[in-house]
Amino acid sequence: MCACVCVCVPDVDECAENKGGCQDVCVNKWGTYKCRCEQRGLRLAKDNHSCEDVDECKRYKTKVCRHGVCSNTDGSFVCTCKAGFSTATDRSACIGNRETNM
Ligand SMILES: [Ca+2]
Repeated sequence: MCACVCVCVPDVDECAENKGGCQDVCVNKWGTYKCRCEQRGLRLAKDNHSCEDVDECKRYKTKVCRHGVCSNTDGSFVCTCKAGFSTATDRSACIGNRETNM
């Protein structure tokens, strides 16, 4: 709300209608708007409106699923570990079951 007498161009809230075409979150800005993808594992696609999956296996390469095989999934990723190993809680590596105290 504008309490002053201003010579301003009124802002259009593009988000008011259909979230501005954004798949997830629309953020209204002065004279423009931006889409955001707040769901974990998703990022804003090149069209600046839709959300696409992050390929964590490619993005984090050696930082995830060490000693195992990383498989990208929609919105997340999974590690496949050898027998006797299980995925660490943060999925950074496959760890021997002895180390998990189980
Ligand atoms: Ca993913």
